[in-house]
Amino acid sequence: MSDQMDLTAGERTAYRTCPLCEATCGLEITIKDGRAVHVRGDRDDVFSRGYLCPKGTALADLHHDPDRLRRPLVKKEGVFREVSWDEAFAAVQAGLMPLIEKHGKNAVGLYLGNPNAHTMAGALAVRPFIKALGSRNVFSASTVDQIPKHLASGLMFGHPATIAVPDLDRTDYLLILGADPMESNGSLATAPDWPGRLRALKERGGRLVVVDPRRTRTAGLAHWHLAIRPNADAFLLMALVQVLFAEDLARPGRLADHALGIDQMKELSRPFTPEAVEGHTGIPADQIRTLARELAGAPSAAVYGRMGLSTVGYGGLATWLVDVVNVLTGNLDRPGGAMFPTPAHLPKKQKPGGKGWTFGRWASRVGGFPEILGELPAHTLCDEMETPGEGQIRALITIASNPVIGLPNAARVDRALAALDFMVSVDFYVNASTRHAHVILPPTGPLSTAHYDVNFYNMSVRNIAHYSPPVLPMPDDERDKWEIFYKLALIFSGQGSGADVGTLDDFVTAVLVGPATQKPGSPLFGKEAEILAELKLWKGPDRMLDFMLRTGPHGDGFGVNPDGLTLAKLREQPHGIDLGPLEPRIPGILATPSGKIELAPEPMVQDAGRLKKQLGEKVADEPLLIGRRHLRTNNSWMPNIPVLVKGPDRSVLFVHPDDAIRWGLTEDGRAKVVSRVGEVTVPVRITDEIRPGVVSLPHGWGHDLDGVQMATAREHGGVNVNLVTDDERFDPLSQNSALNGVPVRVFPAA
Ligand SMILES: Nc1nc2c(c(=O)[nH]1)N[C@H]1C(S)=C(S)[C@@H](COP(=O)(O)OP(=O)(O)OC[C@H]3O[C@@H](n4cnc5c(=O)[nH]c(N)nc54)[C@H](O)[C@@H]3O)O[C@H]1N2
Ligand SMILES: Nc1nc2c(c(=O)[nH]1)N[C@H]1C(S)=C(S)[C@@H](COP(=O)(O)OP(=O)(O)OC[C@H]3O[C@@H](n4cnc5c(=O)[nH]c(N)nc54)[C@H](O)[C@@H]3O)O[C@H]1N2
Ligand code: SF4
Ligand SMILES: [Mo]
Repeated sequence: MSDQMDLTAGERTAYRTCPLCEATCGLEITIKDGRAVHVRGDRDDVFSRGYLCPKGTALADLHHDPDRLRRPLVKKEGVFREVSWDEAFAAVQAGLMPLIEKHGKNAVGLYLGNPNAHTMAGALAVRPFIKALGSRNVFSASTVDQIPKHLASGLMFGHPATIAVPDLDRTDYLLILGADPMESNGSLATAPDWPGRLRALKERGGRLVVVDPRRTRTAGLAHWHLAIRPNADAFLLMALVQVLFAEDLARPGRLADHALGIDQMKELSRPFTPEAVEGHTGIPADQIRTLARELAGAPSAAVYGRMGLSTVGYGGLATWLVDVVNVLTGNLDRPGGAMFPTPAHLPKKQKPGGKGWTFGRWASRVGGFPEILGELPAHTLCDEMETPGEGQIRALITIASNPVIGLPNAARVDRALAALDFMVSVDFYVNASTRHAHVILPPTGPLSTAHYDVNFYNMSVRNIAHYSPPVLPMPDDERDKWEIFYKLALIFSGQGSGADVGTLDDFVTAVLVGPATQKPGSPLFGKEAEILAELKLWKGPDRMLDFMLRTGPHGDGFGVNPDGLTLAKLREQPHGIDLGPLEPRIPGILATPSGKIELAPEPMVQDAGRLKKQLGEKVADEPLLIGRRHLRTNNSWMPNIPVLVKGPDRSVLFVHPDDAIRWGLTEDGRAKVVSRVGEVTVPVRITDEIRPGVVSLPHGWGHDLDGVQMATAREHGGVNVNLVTDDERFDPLSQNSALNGVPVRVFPAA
């Protein structure tokens, strides 16, 4: 840390990237007497240039939050007590190993939450633990979020992490569907300062079009807002494809040589004329035609879709069609279009072709739902916990997650967690979910751990590398997340809670390095011992990252390219390194067996049959519930920070004025929202920013439950929207939960 210390006047300044969302802003943090006293945007950060949102400044409040757990908790007679780490790990072993011995490995389930993906340990050090656990009952927030994108990318490009992102800073035309980056700061498209970047797009003469049932702040910035009916984007995108072919506007350009299935798309889209989809989308046919023509005519254009596309009943189709349109307009993999990043820590694939990617290698026990990325869909987690028989989940480990607030049919999740034989949570709050745990293992606070955005630099609109060492030293009696994961790995591999984490770290490193040094012809050939010795400088995820950076496209190759990148060199750049704009990667990046883009993968073609069937059906006119995000939230877990919850209540229902009259609702009144699974009563806000027939309620609220130990969050409890979202509503193609477009009934509440 000495490279960042400024000891003048007893204060020092430290720099780090904010880990809270995908935007990766650089923070400048003032440290006084061991406390972070001030946070501002780092003006010298190569990517964010001083931008930050209110959550960035709250990172210090989070670190110093008195409710944030510092020591492990074990529940005795229903009450949590602080214990030593040895005692806590022994309790995990005593609670889980007998269940595994008696009922087998699948008896312990795992649920990984969103912040896990935002930590180095979560990205790099969780594997050994999952492997040792050996359970098929692995679930994550991916199936209430972005699994459709992995599915589409895996099938089209051959790898589920080969994700095309809009070339935000160079595009002439940006079509955003179902994303609200003015509030979310962007997702699956890492870019700090979306507000500034969108304004820059307009200033350079570019056009911004937003498709969203609500006139969000992002839509408010757009030249054109199309207020679509929920879950109708697959119809709209199919119609765009239809128009591109019908009007001879499909111009894949050089991609024609690298794509299979172009003619098949022409056939598939044929019935989806703008007129045929008009009723489903609520968008007039002539506007759909105009949109297709604009996209085809723009010098460069990028189509980008997010939550509103993926968390609906046609999430898989809609997400896939985004890149189909990018290909057909010739915009995939060209500057200003949708491009693939080249992160510094991943090898740069040079030749097209590979093994491809599959899913459905096994199925869930109760519902027979397919595995995707080694995970089962979250919509069936309760089925697996509640249904007796061999393979039933009797104990659950949650990591950085709050399923009682984040998953559909939350009341059922709450009951199922309460009924478990044992529950272990790796988390630093006693929240709505972890209150059911028998053991809570809190990782050290966010300022005491190192950071590098392993996942997000692979979805970044520029190629960036930024490593942040811990800002504050980790107290001796705290544990970094990777140490917790490795301890759990040791327990589940039978070595016991007393075994040494360092030995496992060496083993994991050897497994990583070994194969790379055994390929004849590789510059690393025969250098295993030498490389392992050099890596001894670091521990845990740092060590893996050093190896990845050094063998990556800019790396020093352990001496092959002496001026190249190493972790030691990256650490010397507290504001990060800018490795330039995105560059074309096709064909080298394609890993499908054909070595081509598979424009019309079989599972998509099949599911398009479902869409076609609905094309001829009548459009139901029941109210549909959608979600919403706010700049000052982060899913369920930042409402304990006073500056983030001050101001008017945000857990309120948005209702269109016409609907308010129809349903008898008033501005200061309350509404009862009822669905198949439950009901909530919420304050009403009447606003014409929402489409008629659609109501919106944000997620992440509902903290006022017995046992929750988050004082501020309890005061600002709010209503848990997932008490009405339905676990039986999901996309059968991608298995993603349909959190948006939930049919509800709305009544005035007494
Ligand atoms: N402030 C803040 N930032 C966050 C988060 C947060 O909770 N708060 N969460 C983070 C996470 S985990 C994620 S995944 C990202 C999500 O990032 P985004 O996807 O950008 O965020 P959302 O606000 O969910 O945007 C979804 C939009 O889709 C619209 N929508 C709903 N249904 C439909 C539909 O059927 N069709 C169309 N076209 N639109 C629809 C909604 O009105 C909403 O505006 O945000 C991340 N950033
Ligand atoms: N209705 C509806 N439901 C939704 C959504 C929606 O739009 N609408 N969005 C969905 C989406 S996109 C997502 S990603 C999920 C998010 O839902 P979850 O994945 O459950 O995540 P959070 O609610 O953010 O809860 C995160 C937990 O992680 C803990 N935590 C934070 N940092 C760390 C860390 O470094 N280590 C550990 N071990 N713990 C940490 C926090 O204390 C908190 O308890 O919600 C989903 N649910
Ligand atoms: S935009 Fe995201 S990364 Fe940037 S300060 Fe806010 S929460 Fe942190
Ligand atoms: Mo998410």
